Parts: sequence; C-alpha cells; structure tokens
Amino acid sequence: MSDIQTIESEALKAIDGASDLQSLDAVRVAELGKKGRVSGLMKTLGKMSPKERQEMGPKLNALKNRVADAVEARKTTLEDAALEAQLATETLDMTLPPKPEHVGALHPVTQVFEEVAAIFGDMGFAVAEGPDIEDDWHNFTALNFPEGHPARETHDTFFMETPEGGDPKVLRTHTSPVQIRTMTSQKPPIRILAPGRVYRNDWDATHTPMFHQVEGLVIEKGIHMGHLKGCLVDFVKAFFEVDDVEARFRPHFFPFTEPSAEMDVKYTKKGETIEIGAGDRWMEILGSGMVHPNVLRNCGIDPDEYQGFAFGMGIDRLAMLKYGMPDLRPYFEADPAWTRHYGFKPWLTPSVSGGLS
Ligand code: 2NM
Repeated sequence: MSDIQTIESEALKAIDGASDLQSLDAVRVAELGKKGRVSGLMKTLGKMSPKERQEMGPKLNALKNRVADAVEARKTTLEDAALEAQLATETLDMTLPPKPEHVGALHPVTQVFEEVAAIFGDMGFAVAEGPDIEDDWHNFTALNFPEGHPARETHDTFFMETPEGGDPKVLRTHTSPVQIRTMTSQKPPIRILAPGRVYRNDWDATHTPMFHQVEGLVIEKGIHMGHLKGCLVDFVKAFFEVDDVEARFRPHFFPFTEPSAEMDVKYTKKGETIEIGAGDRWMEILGSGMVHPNVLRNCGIDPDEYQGFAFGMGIDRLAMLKYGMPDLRPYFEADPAWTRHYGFKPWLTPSVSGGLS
C-alpha cells in the first residue's frame, strides 16, 4: 500500500518536473513502460491470492490511470508552451511598410495594359484572352484574309512545324483571333478588350519579334462609325490625361474591317518631350474600322442584324510615347536600373476615377 503512495507521489513529482517532451517521455518509460515501476507493481497481481487481488487490482489500475493522465496533461502543457515559443519568434508586424529597396517594379508595358483596361473597363468592355499559338483559320481565314492573299505576307508570320496532315499552327500575328473566338462562342451584344503578346518576324531599332497589342471589339445592333470615333477619342483623352485632343480618321485598308481608318492625333515636340493633344504635327496611334460583314458571317453573326467596330494598337509604342522612353531595346533586357527608373509601384492600380499614372 505504501508502495502505491510512494510511487504515485514520486511519479507525479517527476512528471511535473519534466521541463521538455524528451524528459517527460523518460519519466513515462520509467513508470509505465514494460520495465517501469507501475508495470512492475501490476505484475505482482499474478502472485496474489484472489482476495488480495480483488482489493489491490482496482487500486493499482487507478494508480496506472492517474500516472498516465498526469503524463498526458503535462505533455499538452509542454506542447502548448513549445508552440507559443515558436510563434513568438515568428511574429510578423503586418503594419510595417515594405522596404522600398526590396520592392520590384511593374514594367511600363504592364502598367499601360492596366491603364488601357481601366479606361475601356469604365466603358463596359470585358478583358478576353486566347492562346499565343493559333491555327491558320482563327489568325487569318476567319478574319477575311483569303488563301494566298498578299496581306498574309505582310504579317511576317512565324509558322510552327506541322506534323504530316496536321492543322498548321502559327504564333498569332495579332490578338484578333481572340475576337474571333469570342464571336464564335458568345452571342452579341459583345464588348471586349483583347490585350496580349503577338509575334512577327521583324527585328530592328523599332521592331521586336514579340510585341504587345490591345485590340477591342464592339458588336451591337445599330453600331456605326460615330460610335467608333466617340469611343476612341474618349480613350485617347483619358489615356494621355488631357482635356482635349485634335484627332483625324484617315482611310486605310485592313482585310477584316470595311471601312477601315487609322487614327492620328495632333502633337507638339518640346525638345525631347512629346505632348499629345494639340500642335503642328500628326501622329498615327491606332488602327480601326467597322467589322467586315464576311468576318461576322464567318463567326455565325448576321451582318444585317448586328454591326460592330474594332480597333487595335501597339502597346510598346504607346508606352514609349506616354512615358518618354526613347528606345525600345531596353524593354526586354531586364536591367534593374532601367526598371527602377521607368517602372511603376505595383500597389498603385490604375483607375479612371482614382488616377491612371
Ligand atoms: C486593328 C485594326 C482594325 C480588328 C478587327 C477585328 C475583328 F475580329 F473584329 F475582325 N479584331 N480586331 C482590328 C480592326 C484590328 O488593329 C490594328
């Protein structure tokens, strides 16, 4: 009997005194393990008379349970303390401002993509995307480039290697295939903006084989050239952050629009800086037109019921114009000094109401 009390008080003292999980486990083994003291007492039951066993059995069982419970309780306490200690060393003060020297910058092309999307988003356009690798039908045929038409040659197309009898694939030469995919999968009315990378085999001081475009498409009943002009003049004013722009629409040719027009805006050159809106010179900034009836028909839209306009612009050049970057080549050199100078803070998301840049 005194054995039980001695063992219990010693065991509980040792359990309480265990300062970490490892020493607690050593106490557990010493008391409850196969060769432990409590287990040793349990074994004596076998040699007792039935009467003794009836008396001692419950007592020993209770001892075993109390020691096991104490071990469990101590284990929980130690584990909680270990977690608390770990958390204390890992706290982060989320209210601290980021360290400016460690923050990257958005590429001007990304910034301009977001500005253009914010302006057209305000006019009800949704952003649409499609694959960079396209088939000939989406990139050319559906857009009213007839087979063997010379306009196909003007695109300096990169052709993918095609397996025997396979569908010929190209790197898209414009984002117009995104408009085709939208028109064949959605019912009008449609207002979409298609930003993305495009590819043409052309490389010199002002051209890179990969560049960035934004195209837009509106298909609704009764859409006409007046809507096209109003929409694009509003865009240019918002983009260049000026109250007025003098603009003209000059007849042009695209296979996918009829009539087609290029939009020019007046500008002035003051030393090295260019001011858009007014001045003595014209600058071409985008292409546009009324979607050709053949294109609508190719996409299953009845041109007698729906009309639409479309436009396309080169983002790399628009970024150069707006942010006074004289050279296209550093765009793809990933020079941190250039990025720091011309880049944008990622948390200043452009919006028409809150400011573009
Ligand atoms: C431009 C200029 C003019 C255009 C046309 C279409 C479509 F799919 F509706 F036919 N998408 N984009 C378009 C029209 C693009 O880029 C200079």
